[in-house]
Amino acid sequence: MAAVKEGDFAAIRGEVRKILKQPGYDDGSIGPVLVRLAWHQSGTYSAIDSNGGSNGAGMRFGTEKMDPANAGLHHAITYLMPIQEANPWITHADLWTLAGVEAIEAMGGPKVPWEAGRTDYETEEAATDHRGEIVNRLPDGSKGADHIRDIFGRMGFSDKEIVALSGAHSLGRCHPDRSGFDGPWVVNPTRFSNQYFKLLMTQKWKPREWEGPFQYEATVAGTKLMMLPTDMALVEDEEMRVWVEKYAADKDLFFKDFAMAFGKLIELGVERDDSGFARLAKKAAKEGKP
Ligand code: DDH
Repeated sequence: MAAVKEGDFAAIRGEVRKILKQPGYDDGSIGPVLVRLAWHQSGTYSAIDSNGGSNGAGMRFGTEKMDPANAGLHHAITYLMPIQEANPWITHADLWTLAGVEAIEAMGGPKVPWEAGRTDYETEEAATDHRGEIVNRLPDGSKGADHIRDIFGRMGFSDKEIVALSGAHSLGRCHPDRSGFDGPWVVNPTRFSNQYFKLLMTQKWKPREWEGPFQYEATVAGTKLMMLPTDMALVEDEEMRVWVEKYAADKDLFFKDFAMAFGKLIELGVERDDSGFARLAKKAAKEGKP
């Protein structure tokens, strides 16, 4: 892993792009799990309690690391580790969000606005002090529209933004050993698209008969696809369905709204200093530079 010039985030993006393709992993790309890492890092935010969010990279420590909702994200963290080790000037919190944004773009998705300046909690105690009680803040796939609005309302998102963000399920898959659920949402899960919305609208989703948790299934082009109860809630709920219909019909609109909403998501809870480069500024101060 190359050491790049301090502050050269474009070069860090290049390093991320180099490791995206992993033939032995899932569908051949770690892109989807990187996106999920950025989302789970940010999705703990509470506008009510003013804590959680993308600052800190708390998933390296105790409670957040062990949160069952984050099962499997150690894969993403482990793949990114060599980039951080070769470039210790970038914070984990910046790297995790930047990797998510870069993965989205590399998989054919929109450019998501991203700005540096997240700080890392240095120790487990610091993480606990800053974060308080932030477990159980991520959505539960077995629930319905009320739950989704509770969870995303706490972060400050509207129905439109909730539906746009949910379109990230055009990427990746569920793993029985992580969430208990099983399978991808779309036929090509390493390509960012509006397929998820199209499939929600067009397929006859049936409850899957199996030993695992309740989920829906449909077979498309010979591939078994899935939907979570929370995915189906987006079409069952009248207000959210309007946005599913719009995004199924208009890919550009989805890309635009997704980029805005994901950009907002990864800004949640960021404590940035005036320069926008908190860590670099701190380091410069330590070295006695102006
Ligand atoms: Fe998700 N998601 N997600 N999701 N998600 C899972 C996988 C991925 C929910 C549940 C699950 C978002 C919203 C929701 C991604 C991105 C995003 C899995 C499977 C479950 C379960 C985990 C596993 O077994 O590996 C629920 C519930 C919601 C909800 O909103 C109610 C959002 C908002 C995003 C986002 O990125 C903005 C991605 C990508 C994956 C695929 C990960 C992988 O490893 O592949």
